[in-house]
Amino acid sequence: FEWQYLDLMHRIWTAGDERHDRTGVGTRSLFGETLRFDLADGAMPLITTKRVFWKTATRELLWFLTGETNIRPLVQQGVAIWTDWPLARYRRETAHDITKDDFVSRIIDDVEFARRWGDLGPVYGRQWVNWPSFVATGDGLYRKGEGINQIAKLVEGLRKDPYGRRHILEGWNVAELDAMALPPCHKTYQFHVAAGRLNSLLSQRSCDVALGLPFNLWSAALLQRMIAAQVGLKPGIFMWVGGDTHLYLNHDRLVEEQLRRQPDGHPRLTINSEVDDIFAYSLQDFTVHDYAPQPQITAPVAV
Ligand code: THF
Repeated sequence: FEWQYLDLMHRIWTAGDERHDRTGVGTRSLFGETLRFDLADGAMPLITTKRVFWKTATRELLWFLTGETNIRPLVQQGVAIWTDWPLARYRRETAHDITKDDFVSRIIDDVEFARRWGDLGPVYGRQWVNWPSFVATGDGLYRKGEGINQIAKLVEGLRKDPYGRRHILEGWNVAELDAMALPPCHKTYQFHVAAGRLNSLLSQRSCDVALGLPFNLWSAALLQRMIAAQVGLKPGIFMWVGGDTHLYLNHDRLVEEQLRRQPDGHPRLTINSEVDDIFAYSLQDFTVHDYAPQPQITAPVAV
């Protein structure tokens, strides 16, 4: 599997279309790429040619499942991957030249500050478990209904109608895109049951192959494993489809170093089988075996 990732990286770097992007950094990009991975026997798409912080990615996924959109619970756990967007907004709107460390300290120490500056808007967590709904009142008006828990519905739907073709988790809430710090990148998940196995297809509109994709692959496969466990199925194929699939030009050192390396080993994941609620998982319920990655390669994230 990992050769697919490295091959994708290589093809983007050597043949990608070079363009200016929203962040101003510049990328090379290919459109419409796919990756395919079989999750049988505990296998996970966890990259070994650099260290991937799977616990960080897992904390992020569990944070999505709580419905939270404020970075405070993440930074309290030492997770910094979403801090740059609120930080940039704070600097822009207040013209204060605060350091990242000071910003993080204030988010942790000051609830009011966190409430004012730590929220990303109605991003994944909100849409996944509390998609706002509106109910027709019959006189041409709508009143606000209860939020829709897509995750709970997904699990219920897979239990009741495994062969359904509507097992969808959607992040792309068109009406709320403007209120989000970033519109969802991993935007649509579809699940499918065949031969006692749960397959999934993730459609990602935009993909930072060097920094984001290793996280995205891990998280999507983990979500698939958690759902499979909850509905009594074995995990099957995980398929990934990328729209604008790119490498940032300032990730050159990472790309060149990683392409010199060779995948090594087959990491596996075991999940505590006693958890009987998709919302009740915690980090301790996940154990990774046989993961001996090569050293981390750092690179700056484009904001
Ligand atoms: N924006 C961009 N430009 N790239 C992304 O990958 C990305 N995301 C999320 C939202 N916007 C994005 C944020 N997720 C890292 C990893 C995931 C992120 C953001 C940043 C990162 O810097 N990883 C480093 C350090 C990890 C750590 O701090 O522990 C790494 O080496 O992996 C993709 O969904």
